[in-house]
Amino acid sequence: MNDSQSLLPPNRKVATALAPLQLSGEHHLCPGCGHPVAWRLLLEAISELHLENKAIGVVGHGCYTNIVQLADIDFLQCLHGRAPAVATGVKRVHPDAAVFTLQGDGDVASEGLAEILHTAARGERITAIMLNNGVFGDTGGQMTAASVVGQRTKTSLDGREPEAHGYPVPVADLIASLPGAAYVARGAVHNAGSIAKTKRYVKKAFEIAAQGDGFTFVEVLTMCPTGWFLPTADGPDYLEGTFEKTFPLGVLKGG
Ligand SMILES: Cc1ncc(C[n+]2csc(CCOP(=O)(O)OP(=O)(O)O)c2C)c(N)n1
Ligand code: SF4
Ligand SMILES: [Mg+2]
Repeated sequence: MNDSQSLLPPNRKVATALAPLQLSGEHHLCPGCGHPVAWRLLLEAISELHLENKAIGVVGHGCYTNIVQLADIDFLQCLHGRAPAVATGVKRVHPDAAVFTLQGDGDVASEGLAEILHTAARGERITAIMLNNGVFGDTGGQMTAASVVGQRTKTSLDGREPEAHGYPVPVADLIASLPGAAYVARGAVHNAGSIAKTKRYVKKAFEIAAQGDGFTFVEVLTMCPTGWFLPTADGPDYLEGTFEKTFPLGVLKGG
């Protein structure tokens, strides 16, 4: 029995149990938000790989950043979009650490595209994770470079139109094209099968980075029913019917 299981009172549902390395189940994210599911699989992956004493996370700014208060892992928070650059420094100073970044699509695709592409091109042996919900969730649901065509956001109320707003940037595909990238995958958290696969992708990314083979990247499609103007329960279907069409799931490189 591990620590999280021992915290369970009798007859409590498994879904309410804390993940390994999770200090609290309290957070301010909206009902139906996909980020906490991604946090959970990340913490499970780190625990199953026994990296809890080697993991150092670097985060930017967004709804996902709340993980730093809930997880028993060392984190640094840095300027919006700059996590891959900061993680580069951390990894070079601590070459044996399992250095990872956790960023949103606004952080990566809109504000920090140069940082992640250069970090991948340099082949830095870190694991970068992007939680892609297609909006700047934390600031109210504005369009990002990863919003999909037709998506309603606070700044594209009639839906994203290519003529006015351009097309979404497929960050994972760009990274996969770079020789410095050793492993690239795209998962999602809208159903049990996708969650299980995404955890495998994250574990693989940590393993390949530890082998020293190069930069590793996992994009995770997550639900933001608030930013998508949807009832909470409709998030998973919208992700599958809309996001997954633009950003197909699977391993793009390596593994
Ligand atoms: C340089 C800078 N620009 C803008 C902001 C405002 N800001 C804080 S969080 C955020 C949204 C982040 O969106 P995303 O990375 O997609 O994460 P999400 O909230 O969707 O999880 C923005 C724009 C900031 N903190 N710093
Ligand atoms: S605004 Fe979106 S990303 Fe932020 S907590 Fe709410 S559902 Fe999650
Ligand atoms: Mg976002």
